Amino acid sequence: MKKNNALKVAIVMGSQSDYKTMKLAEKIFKNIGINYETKIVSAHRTPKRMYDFAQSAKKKKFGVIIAGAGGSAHLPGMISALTTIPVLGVPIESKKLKGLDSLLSIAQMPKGIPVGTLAIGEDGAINAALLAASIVANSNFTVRKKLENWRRSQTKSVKKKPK
Ligand code: RP5
Repeated sequence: MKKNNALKVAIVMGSQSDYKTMKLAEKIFKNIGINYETKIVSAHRTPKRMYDFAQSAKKKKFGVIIAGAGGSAHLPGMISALTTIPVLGVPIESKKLKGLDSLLSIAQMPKGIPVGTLAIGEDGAINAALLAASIVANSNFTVRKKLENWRRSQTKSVKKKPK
């Protein structure tokens, strides 16, 4: 992989409390060998940080942005409104509504500004990373091969008989 030209992935989240979920995306990127940066960026608590992050994302060579948020989860949609880089939203499992609020806030974007929405919680964080890897793999042969290996070892890990 040509490290300097390779597209990176940004992982952002609304709060420190989201990190226990979002760090599973980091684990996938370490495994597949994708460069990433992780930040806390809150749409409502740090709106200027969010604006600056989204405005500078293209210059920083981010090819995909993964945004995790919980509750009234407007972070992925707000970032998508500020950039044309694909945004993948991870609905964080909230305490009161088990993440249904997060899911609907992220998935129900009105037409014009898309957010690719994954499942609630840990499955969503893992799949967001795998989907980001697929997007990066379109223009990066090394990542494509590593992603294919990851899929192969997942297949191998499924036992034929239950114990
Ligand atoms: C959202 O509010 C965050 O994404 C988080 O999921 C939720 C709760 O945040 P904390 O009160 O735990 O900081 O902005």
